[in-house]
Amino acid sequence: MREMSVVVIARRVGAGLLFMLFAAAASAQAAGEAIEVESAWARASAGAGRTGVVYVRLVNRGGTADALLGAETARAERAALHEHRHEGEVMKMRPVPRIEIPPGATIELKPGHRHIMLFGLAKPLDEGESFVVTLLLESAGALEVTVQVAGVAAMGPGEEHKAHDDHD
Ligand SMILES: [Cu+2]
Repeated sequence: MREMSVVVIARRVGAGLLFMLFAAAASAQAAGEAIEVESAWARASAGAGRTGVVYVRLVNRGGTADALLGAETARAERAALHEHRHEGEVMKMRPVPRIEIPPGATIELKPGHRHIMLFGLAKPLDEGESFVVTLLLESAGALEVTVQVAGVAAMGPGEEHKAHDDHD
């Protein structure tokens, strides 16, 4: 039921906005080294549900601010940045247009907070597999990351050591 309301909200944002975000990211392909991806993981999708959730931890090693504007992946029809908000006793998700990454900052998307929502999964995200997500950054441009799929209720990547090894 919660998922349904999210879809309705996201549809209101519309394809036009997404296109603008992609265009902005594509026109700003410079200084791609400044943003480092420390971890990228997803929860296994639930049953026949066609939504998924991706979490990343990003570090801005450059001297200028950047921002995460969106994401895309071949595994889903659409991806959106979301945040959780308490409204009374109800936890709701809503789209956010951007996530700021100030110089020197570490930004962590994690369960219960901000995340990348995937809509229209072509097939389930299975625990143990991995897939590619392209992060769209305002300054750094398009950044491809490999996302490891953890358990359906995982609170962390669970394979952090492996993720770190991949960087070296
Ligand atoms: Cu969401």
